Amino acid sequence: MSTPTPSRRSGQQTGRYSLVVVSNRLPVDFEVGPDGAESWTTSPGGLVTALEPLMRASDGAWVGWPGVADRSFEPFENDGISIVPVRLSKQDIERYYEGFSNDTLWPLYHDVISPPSYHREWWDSYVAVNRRFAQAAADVAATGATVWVQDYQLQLVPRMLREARPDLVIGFFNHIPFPPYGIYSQLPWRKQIIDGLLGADLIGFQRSADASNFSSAVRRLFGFTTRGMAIDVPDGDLGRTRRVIAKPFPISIDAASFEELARRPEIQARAKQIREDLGNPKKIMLGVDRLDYTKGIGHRIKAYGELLRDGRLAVDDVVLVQVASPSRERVGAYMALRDEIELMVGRLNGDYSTISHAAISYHHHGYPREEMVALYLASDIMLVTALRDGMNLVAKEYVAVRFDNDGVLVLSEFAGAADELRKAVRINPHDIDGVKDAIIDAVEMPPRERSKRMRALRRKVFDNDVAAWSASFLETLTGGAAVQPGVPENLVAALRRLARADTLLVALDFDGTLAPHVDQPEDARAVEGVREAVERLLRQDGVRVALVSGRALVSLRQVAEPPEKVLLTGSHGVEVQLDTPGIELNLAQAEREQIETLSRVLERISGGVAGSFVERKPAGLALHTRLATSEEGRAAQREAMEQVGEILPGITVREGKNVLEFSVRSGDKGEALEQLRRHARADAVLYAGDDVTDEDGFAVLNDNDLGLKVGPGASLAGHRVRGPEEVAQVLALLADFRGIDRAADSTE
Ligand code: GDG
Repeated sequence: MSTPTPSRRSGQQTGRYSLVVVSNRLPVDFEVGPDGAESWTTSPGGLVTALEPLMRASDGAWVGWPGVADRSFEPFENDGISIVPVRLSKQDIERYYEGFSNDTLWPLYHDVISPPSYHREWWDSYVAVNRRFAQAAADVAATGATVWVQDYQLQLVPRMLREARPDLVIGFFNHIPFPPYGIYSQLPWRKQIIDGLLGADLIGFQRSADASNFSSAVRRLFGFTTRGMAIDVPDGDLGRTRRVIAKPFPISIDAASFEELARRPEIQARAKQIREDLGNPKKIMLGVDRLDYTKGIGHRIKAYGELLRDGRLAVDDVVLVQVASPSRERVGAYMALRDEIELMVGRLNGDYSTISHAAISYHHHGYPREEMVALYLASDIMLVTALRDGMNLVAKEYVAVRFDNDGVLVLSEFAGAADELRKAVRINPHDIDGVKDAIIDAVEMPPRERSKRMRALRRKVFDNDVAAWSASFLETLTGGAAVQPGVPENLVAALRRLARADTLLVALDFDGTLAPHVDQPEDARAVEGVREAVERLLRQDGVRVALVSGRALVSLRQVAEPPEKVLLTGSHGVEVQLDTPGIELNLAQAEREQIETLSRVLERISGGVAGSFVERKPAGLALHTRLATSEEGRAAQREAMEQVGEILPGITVREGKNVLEFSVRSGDKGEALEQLRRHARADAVLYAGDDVTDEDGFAVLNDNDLGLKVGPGASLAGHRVRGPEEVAQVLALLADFRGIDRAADSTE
């Protein structure tokens, strides 16, 4: 099952780049003109725009294929980014790219809209080419560098890279959907692909459904433990695990640059000209897609044709402009699709066009971006009817361009963009009658309604542009740099939203979150302002406050002195006190028995080593060796690892300095938080924490919840503040907002 990996040549020098992006295509294309002149042209996609400033600032390199077969190029500089070309032969392109990537993975990942082809020689080529990309990245990355691998063509690269360069921080982003297991499981190489991806530290997807499809494939195929966004992947012997995160990061566009183009007088003049050239119809509808079977172009044309047939639309009043840019023209399914679409277009125009008005204005070629923006501006209705689409950037581009707050977006619920762009007119493209009705709704929509919807859509697209996307991915992967003091604006806005929840759970870690870390654990105290804010929150209806700590509850109660109504969980979720007079231990009978077995093993080992001793913990035991000689201590630890690993293989081990802690419960704060959520019947949760163990808590948060990471370091939380003083301010703000909202509600 294991995939061949590039071996690290002995004495291999690491490269010098601290940020390396790896994608199938480079952001530059090699071109040979008709006169034989050779040149490099930049292809300014959203990804390049987003990453360019970061790459320049951090000395970045981009590894990829330059778009021409059988040519080798030396690395070179382009606009402050180092370009590292990877050579592909004609056969690589046929097998790895057109074959396995675009005729196996693409249709499979898009819910088998077209049947995937499975060929072993394509797979072999995919492995070989992935290895080449991994080797190129391994060669140029500096020690400890961050490597960000893009998309489905390179899913084996993360594992290959990790094996060649365990020092790297590795991220992967999948631009297309990840299918449900029932479909994914068709793939003969299903285990190898998942194993390849699990080499990454962070795997990004477009939608949360994609991330959970992936996690479920991991569970089904490997049986690894997953909770929320976290996957614990066994790493070496002795029960150690490595944490991999699978999380949605919906991609976006450089919205400001689209608006800037749209505001240019010459582009507005061009938009006007387009309308005139089309005969100034009442409504222009637009479709812009790569000519791909996932985009539902045929469904769109069918619905439109029926509206003309039924007389609900008249060819004198409307036109459909369809830009179908050429794509993957050497793949059989794409050739067939082109024939099918062009037959439909020809028939429809034959049936309905008049001498002065075409029903469909069809264009099978690409346009410069300026022309695309003019087309967006000229169109009253944008039709996005994808049958399955990772995101669909065209939908976001249309919205970004419409600074006039006009235009209607009709959007398939099967495009990732539908998760965010909720004010679009939503359609199920398979339901042709529904699509027809939606088109009529869009045609007839009053200007005020159009403007209201477009404003909301524009807020979404501008608040979450591609720079925010890449920053959030990289911050999750590497942890933010120094954190600024104060409460950031976007956190204030998120607190305002959170305060509106019917039932709210405010769950807080203690050490490092409410109280600064101190040398003696018993000296820890919450900072000023926390207690007052907590008491204000507790006085409000529908708010529960909880402490979620790794400490034993006895110790937590001593240092935190929590008011009576505060819910408590300690020892990483093993001890709880939820509206009960005393502490309850959350252990099953089998777990109690495991503790007894563990105790026998450890006591025996400790009995033979002077200076070692065993400490009982609520859910396990710790073997301390700090008073033993270092040699004997190490031997005792090794023996304990081996014996416990044999007798109780699934047990959790935490290694500290001169201490080994065994727990029968992988009991973690995620589990604790889920239990608290159920107990409090909370609609929304604020969870704040500073430590790696708090990541288990962040991993189980939903879209309505708010995760607050305290301090620097990689994190899954959506928000971050510097320290406990800021947490006190956050709690006070939440109490303020909740008070204001409730007061407003009661006077309504
Ligand atoms: C994949 C995923 C995901 C198209 N024709 C022309 C042209 N375009 C530009 C559009 C847009 C881009 O191409 C297409 O992006 P989409 O997102 O719509 O779709 P895919 O190509 O399938 O992209 C997709 C995306 O990756 C990003 O993660 O959203 O789901 O399938 O920017 O404007 N641009 C120009 N002329 C054309 O004729 N200049």
